[in-house]
Amino acid sequence: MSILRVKTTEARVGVVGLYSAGKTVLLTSLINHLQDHDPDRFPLGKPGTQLRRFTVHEPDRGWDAFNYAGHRDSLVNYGRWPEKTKDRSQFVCQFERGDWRFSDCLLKLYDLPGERIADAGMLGRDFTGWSERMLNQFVNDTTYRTCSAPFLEAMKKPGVTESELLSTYRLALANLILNYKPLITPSTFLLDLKGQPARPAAAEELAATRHCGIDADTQFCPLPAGLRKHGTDLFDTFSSRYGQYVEQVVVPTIAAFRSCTALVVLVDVTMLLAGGVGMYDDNRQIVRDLFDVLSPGENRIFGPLARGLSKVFLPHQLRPGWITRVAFCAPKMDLVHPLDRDRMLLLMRRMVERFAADRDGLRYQFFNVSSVVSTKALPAEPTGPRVLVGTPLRGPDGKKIPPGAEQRFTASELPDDWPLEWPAGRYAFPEVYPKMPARKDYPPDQVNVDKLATFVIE
Ligand SMILES: Nc1nc2c(ncn2[C@@H]2O[C@H](COP(=O)(O)OP(=O)(O)OP(=O)(O)O)[C@@H](O)[C@H]2O)c(=O)[nH]1
Ligand SMILES: [Mg+2]
Repeated sequence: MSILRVKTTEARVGVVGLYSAGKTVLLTSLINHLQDHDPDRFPLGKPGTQLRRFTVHEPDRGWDAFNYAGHRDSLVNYGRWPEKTKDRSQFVCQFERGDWRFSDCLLKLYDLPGERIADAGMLGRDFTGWSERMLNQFVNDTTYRTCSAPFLEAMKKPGVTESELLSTYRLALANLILNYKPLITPSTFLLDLKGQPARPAAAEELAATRHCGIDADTQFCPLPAGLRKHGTDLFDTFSSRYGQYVEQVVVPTIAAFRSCTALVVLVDVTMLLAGGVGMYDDNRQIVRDLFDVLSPGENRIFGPLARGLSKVFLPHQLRPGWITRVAFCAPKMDLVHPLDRDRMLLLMRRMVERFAADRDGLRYQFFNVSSVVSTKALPAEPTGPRVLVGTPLRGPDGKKIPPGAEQRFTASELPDDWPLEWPAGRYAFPEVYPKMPARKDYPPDQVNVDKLATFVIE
């Protein structure tokens, strides 16, 4: 640190969003642009701001390091997107910014597997509270009711056994996955603690091979009021397994995000349009749950004054932290035609703005972002087809294919507002291979990641 820079400002930025939303790619592109900074390609803060003395630090105790080198290597040297995230991780770096005269920046970035955010509703609820909430959803929502019919039947059966309940609950979760419903909890059913994701298979096979709990011996499922009797084997066992799950899986992954200073909430509008109204509903519910448990906004006890003072007087590790900024971010903008990109922003805004607007003292903004621009758009008439050019990642049968030549493909036109109902598959935004510059030390083309970074690194 230069002698003028008498303090360090710590920014802790957590990135949340459903699986495959683009969290890891966003972080990889951001880190690349900070490390190999070029003010013309990545304007941060005041115009012309230079970054200096970028250094990487070890993550905090108890955290795995975000595998930046590995993710960038797969993009640059193998032309592949980074692997899906298996566990939570952290990236810590420090740098000086030309527009901060007296302080340098210690930046901590947090990544997690998207599956885990479906468990957010467990935080602050005991087993009874969680059971009530889940069953409410299972009974009142048509898709849930249909998917979980055998489970709802089993619950009513006199003398139902633990294994009947668990196997029918697993079948319900499997059906939900196959109906593009991302609210799968316990999330270990989708991604277990060894990092094994559920593979595409028939519902019965998924139900037979996956677990709803930490492992095969600690499974649990919601119980109806009639079965929630203290002192009974079933209730006491499930209650204790639930507690263990929350402590071991949910608290370390989700509650850790509470001490962030800023949150990036990815809302993949392309995935929600492609996945149908059920996916939209679940994602909205998950964002609501996250806001409930992470409670972003100015802390009522300390308030903005104490926060300002603590920034000046306390060493950075002792400063209280809470989320005061939320960046809502619609990723993969390059999969949407330029004619529709304002609509992408508007759709995200219509979906989630209310959660942020209800919070006192929270600053929030909306961004549509391309972390790694991988398509080009051909000109189109306002009502004509949206043609993009890129290297297709999947063949006509939906299976992954090796990278070949660039091709033209059509992406869906975006609606002005979310329809009242739409099936999976009505909208399509074909995936492409990443386009990385041949020069190895050159960060990828991005759009608005710089603006997002300016907002969250304060
Ligand atoms: N075209 C395009 N595709 C992107 C971009 N960012 C992400 N993707 C696509 O989205 C996929 C998922 O991105 P990830 O960053 O791995 O998603 P994630 O949110 O980390 O997902 P989990 O690790 O499963 O939670 C990638 O494999 C790409 O296919 C982008 O900027 N442009
Ligand atoms: Mg990831």
